[in-house]
Amino acid sequence: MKFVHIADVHLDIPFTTLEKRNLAENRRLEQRNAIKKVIEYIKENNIPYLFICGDLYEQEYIRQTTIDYINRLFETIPNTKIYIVPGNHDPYIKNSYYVKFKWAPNVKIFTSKLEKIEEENICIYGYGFEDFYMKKSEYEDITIEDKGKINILLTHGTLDGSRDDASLYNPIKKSTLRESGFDYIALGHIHKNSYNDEEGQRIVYPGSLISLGFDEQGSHGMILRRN
Ligand SMILES: [Mn+2]
Repeated sequence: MKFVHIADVHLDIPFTTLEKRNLAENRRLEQRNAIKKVIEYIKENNIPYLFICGDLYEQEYIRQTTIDYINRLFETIPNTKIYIVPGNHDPYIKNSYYVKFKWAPNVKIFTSKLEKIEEENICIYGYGFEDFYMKKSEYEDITIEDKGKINILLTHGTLDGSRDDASLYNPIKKSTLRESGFDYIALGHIHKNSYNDEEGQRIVYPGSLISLGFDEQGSHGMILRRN
């Protein structure tokens, strides 16, 4: 099965360091361009699923024009199912675009209530932020019903966090995930990409789609699964 997994796009982030040199707006256009390239790849290669694992935009700064822009992109891939889990920068709150905007019909937005979507050969479980913090979630109680299918979990959170604030951002334990039986855990939140593969279970942070600061060196982009 094929899918594309991205996270932490942070559309319309202020880029305060660049603002002093009048370069912030350029970089915001590069953010738009990066997501456009992802959508074009999906369209050219008929990828059936796109997973966006939180922090798609900045709740405080996002502009209506940017939402219109990405929704128009989503409309260009009507055969691709787009699953979005809200993160701590784009929580599912009352005045958010997730709640008040009419998204393209191929877009599904998860809430903090764990939900399962059954497809032909895969099951997709997802939950996200409903506030700027999430100390607890239901992920420990998930039981996979159909092990014959590919089971995927989408969320935004902190895997085995060690920093003091880790417990505020949906703390998740690798050991609990291992018992859960998911095949692929699609995460967002950590801006550096990382890939963990143990006994066939993959836990993946794609990292931020493009670098969002001088502290985000190294490679950035999307994750593609082809088989
Ligand atoms: Mn983020």
